Amino acid sequence: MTTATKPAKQAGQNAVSTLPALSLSKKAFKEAVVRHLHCSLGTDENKADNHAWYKAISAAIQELVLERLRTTQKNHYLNDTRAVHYLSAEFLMGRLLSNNMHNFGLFETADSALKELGVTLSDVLEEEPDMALGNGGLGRLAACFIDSLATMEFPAIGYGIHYEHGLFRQEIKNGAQIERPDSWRDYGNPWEICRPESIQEISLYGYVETKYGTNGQIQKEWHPGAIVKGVPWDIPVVGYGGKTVNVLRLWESQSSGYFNWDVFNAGGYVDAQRENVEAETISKVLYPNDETEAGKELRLIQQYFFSACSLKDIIRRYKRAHGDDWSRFTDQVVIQLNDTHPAIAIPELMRILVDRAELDWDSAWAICQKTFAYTNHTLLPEALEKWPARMLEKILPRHLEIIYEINHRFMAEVEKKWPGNNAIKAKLSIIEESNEKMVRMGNLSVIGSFAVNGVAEIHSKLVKQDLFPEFDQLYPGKLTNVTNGITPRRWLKACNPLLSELISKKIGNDWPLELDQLDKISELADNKTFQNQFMKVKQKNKQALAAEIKALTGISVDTKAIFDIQIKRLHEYKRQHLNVLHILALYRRLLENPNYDIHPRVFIFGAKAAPGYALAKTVIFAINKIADKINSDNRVNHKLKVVFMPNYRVSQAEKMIPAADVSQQISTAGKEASGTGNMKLALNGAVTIGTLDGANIEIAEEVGDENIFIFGNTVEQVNALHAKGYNPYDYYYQNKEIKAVLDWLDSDYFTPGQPGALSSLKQSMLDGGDPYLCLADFESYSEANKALDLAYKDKSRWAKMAILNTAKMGKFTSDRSIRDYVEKIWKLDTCSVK
Ligand code: 26Q
Repeated sequence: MTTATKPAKQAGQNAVSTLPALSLSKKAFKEAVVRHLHCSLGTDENKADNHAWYKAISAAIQELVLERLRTTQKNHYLNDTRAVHYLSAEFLMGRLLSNNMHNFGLFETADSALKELGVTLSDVLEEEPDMALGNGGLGRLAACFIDSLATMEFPAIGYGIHYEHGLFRQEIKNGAQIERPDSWRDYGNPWEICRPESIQEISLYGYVETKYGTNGQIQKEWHPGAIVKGVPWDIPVVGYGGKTVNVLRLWESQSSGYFNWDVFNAGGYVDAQRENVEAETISKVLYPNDETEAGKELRLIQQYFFSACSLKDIIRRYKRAHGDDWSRFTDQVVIQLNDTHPAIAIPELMRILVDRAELDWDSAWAICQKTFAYTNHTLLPEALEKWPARMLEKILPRHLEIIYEINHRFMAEVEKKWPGNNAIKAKLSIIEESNEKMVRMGNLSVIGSFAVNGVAEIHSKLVKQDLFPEFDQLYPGKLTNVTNGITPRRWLKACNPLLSELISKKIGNDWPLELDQLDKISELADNKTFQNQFMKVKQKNKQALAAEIKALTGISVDTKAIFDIQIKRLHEYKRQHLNVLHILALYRRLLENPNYDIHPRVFIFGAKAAPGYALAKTVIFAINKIADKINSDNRVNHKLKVVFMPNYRVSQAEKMIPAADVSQQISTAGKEASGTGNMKLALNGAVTIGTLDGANIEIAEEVGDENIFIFGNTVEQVNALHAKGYNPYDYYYQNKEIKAVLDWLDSDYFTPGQPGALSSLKQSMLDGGDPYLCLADFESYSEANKALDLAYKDKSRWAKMAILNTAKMGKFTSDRSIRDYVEKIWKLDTCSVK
């Protein structure tokens, strides 16, 4: 059987048609919850606080989840299905209770049952800590993808790390970010199930022995210096409709009883004890960097740890069905690498096949190249993973040998294609021959995979053109695009119940599964009654967010003002500081001319900065200090407010996105691979102000130029500016407003008693070279903001724009992304659970 070439089923064939899938009466639900209050929590209805209710309700839902998990797994096993294995160092799951209730069609039942018990569901939901096992876009994408895979009933398993501490909790003290540990499991997690029966052991350190077999052939044996236990925790992933429940399997590291025997035998007893402690640190904490390569040893160990545990798990399951016959492995298994973080799985599979299963190199390599596919999420050079060869040699000595062998054979291929061309060889080599030899994980991933994809059309084009042009020539067709998507279940149905209800009233209930149906509300975009209904929902959501803002920051905001939102990780390329420059410009204009005519506007930010990223932290500080000043300046604060929401995370996003009028997507063209917040905001009726970057381009294509505010230099213009020698001082001296707002940052106007506290921000845009072209795009951004302001003043025009943004987001459901992966790359069949 060659599943690898079978066409996937057509769109819609795998859609779950009706809800609710599970009929649990209100009475039965109440009974289950109360039973858990008594029997699992040891409390009762009179004593229980919201946390106890949250635990009891979760336990009641988990009973249904586990029932469906069992049937799904049995079904997959009996059908011996081909499955995708999604390897990702991050899964940003957020909260699960509301999600699981929605997906089982039980949310309304639960809401009304709890009312009868005197409990407010929305308060109970606030008790759940976010599962923040990721940094940002890449991690949340993985979470949306496993939601879609379960919803569309594809056999799939997510593999990742069971971090004890997820992304840090952000506090703001005197305007500055403070990092506090996140402890998502402090009071137990009701969803996870420990599976000690599936523990794996993996090796680290040590040395490689070369032996000669009976026929004189070379054999390699790795004598590890340490062994670590991987304990799997399973999080059930409930598809919409509740039929298929897949699994997210997260590995926790534990010391294995017999650790570091080689060191021990050599008399290194104390060292052996030290390594014992270190085994447990592997899964302790998520690295809080995104878009920078830290190069830390523990990070590499984390990557190998979860990749190796996952591969062993995959092979164990394959062998249970097929024994030692490797001939069907690539029919049954496809492994998707979420960026290069799990790329070490490629030499690991080679090691297993060559050293353990004793396959010859060519057969093993053929299997590898049919097993792996790789998604690239960035073009930023500082984010491309490279590991010192010396570090790999110490931690994974056999893997380094295998990487050299892969590279040696690959260089022969390159020589055949471009004879004598050493420049191309140096560029494509897995090994970078710099001062310190480095292993390029991107090159390894391209060479070891059968498919490589970028995450938006423009990004994939740039991956081909700029990042891997020679690979594209060498392997025509391997590089492709799959545009990102988001799950409309979480990012509209669950987070915006008022809008969901309005939409369902007009077009029925199928849109969460067939998001293209939203286009039907386009016909109502000019309808005044519908415009009023749509904007009334927005107004209510703004009131709810205003209350949240007041509670978290003490700032009062006018809900008639434009809610202008920029939420994403803090990074120079995302240009929160361009937004800041524009806010300062508005402030100045208002001070100079109190009649300066703008509609009142609240600029709302949410962002975490990597703890070691000084400039990013300065931007957060600047936003807070500027907010203090503007919000208390009675000359302007009826027209202008600035809010920084602390501790931005998935559950916070779910409150902010439904209330947004404006979505800020202002990265320097060519830098944001896709963006997914842009899709979430537009889906909820926010109008984008953005550059021609990432998925903004595809959003603009869908909504039409009249329904989005595009500004700034294009990728080509950005390249031309750099080529001719970009000098930010040209803009500083030519544009009075730019000069004035930058000079303002040098004063102590925003930081009384601390002159110069914001100077580094100014300097980054002048002597620092303004690498992300804030000054070059400022004027165009300012003009786009004026156009936006004008549009908002025309209520009906704005309502139409907002409606059309929601209506035209069908393309960006993660179901479509998954369908693309299935058809282009994974070649899976659905497996319906009856
Ligand atoms: C690497 C090495 C060491 C430590 C950390 C890392 C690391 C961790 C996370 C590097 C990168 C990330 C995350 C990257 C990320 O989130 N990229 C975003 O992916 C989204 C989904 O495709 C895109 O929409 C965004 O455009 C992209 O920035």
